[in-house]
Parts: sequence; structure tokens; C-alpha cells
Amino acid sequence: MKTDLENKGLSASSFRFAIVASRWNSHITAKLLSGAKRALAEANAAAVDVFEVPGAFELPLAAQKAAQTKRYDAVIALGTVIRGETAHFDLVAENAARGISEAGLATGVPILFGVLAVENLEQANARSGDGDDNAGYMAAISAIEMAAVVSEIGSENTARGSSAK
Ligand code: INI
Repeated sequence: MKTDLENKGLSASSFRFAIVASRWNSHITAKLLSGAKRALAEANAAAVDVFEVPGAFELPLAAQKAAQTKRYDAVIALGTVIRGETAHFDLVAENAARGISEAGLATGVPILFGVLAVENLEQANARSGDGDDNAGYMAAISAIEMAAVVSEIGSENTARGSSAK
């Protein structure tokens, strides 16, 4: 039976990926990592390297450094920020989101946001299960798609449906 990815026609066989994953709430983030690896394996990714950082706040720098190597077609940032566990939830979550976005724009390499920013453990568990709604799985699917789009845009003669006269 075909996997969801095969049905969507997504192949990652010519793409290399870095995953940067934070250790905070590691019982949840480990499940995001499994989900991301599962998606990349299903799509036959050419390579997957995993780098660990302390917390979500540190994800942007590690993701940017990975992107700057030009070894990767996309970088997937994974982490878990739970409001109940910190007074500076908003600072950590917002800086992770903004930094990851800026790192992608600065490097031109897709950097995917697979960071859960949730109210409680129940919500975190709901988004890190075994299914295809696992946030790590979904970030990896988006990474494959973005690697393909960026590759297509970056190559010559990619205009589709244009009619230059
Ligand atoms: N980091 C997280 O990834 N998740 C959290 O929930 C969290 N809390 O609760 O504080 C958290 N804090 C650590 C932060 O990301 C940095 O590692 C730390 O501030 C050092 O820069």
C-alpha cells in the first residue's frame, strides 16, 4: 500500500535535510523528531542530520548555521514550549518563531517551524502522536515541499504557463 507521501507524489530522494531539535520537554520533542524522521524516510530523503540544542530559544542560531553550510536543502526546527511551565513562555516562543523565520529569509534555505507552543501537556501530547498530524511529521512534509519549490524557482527555464512573446 502506498504511503500518504507517495500518494501526494512527494519524493525527497534528491534532497538533504538538517533537523535541529531542542532538549526542553524532551519527552514531547522526541516524538516530534520521530514524526519528522518518519516523513523523511517515507519520502526517501537522501540524508538527514540531527543537531541538538538546549532550548527553543537556541533553535534559530543552530538552524541558521546549518542553512549557511549549504549542505542542506531544508532545515527543520523542532521544539516544545509549554506555557504552564514558564513565565517567559511568550519570549521563548516568539523569539524562536521570529528567529527561525529570519534565518530562512537571510539564508534562502527553507527553515521549517516545527515548534509546539501550547498551553499545557495535554495539547502537546495531542500534537505529537503517531499519526500524520504530528507537528514534526507535518513540518517535514512542508520541508520536502519547500525544498522542491525553492529548487524549482532557482533553476533556469522554470516558468510554467508563461507566454513570453
Ligand atoms: N525552552 C523550551 O524549549 N521550552 C520551554 O518550555 C522552556 N521554558 O519553559 O522555559 C524553554 N526555556 C529555555 C530557553 O529555550 C533557553 O534554552 C534558555 O532561556 C537559555 O537561553
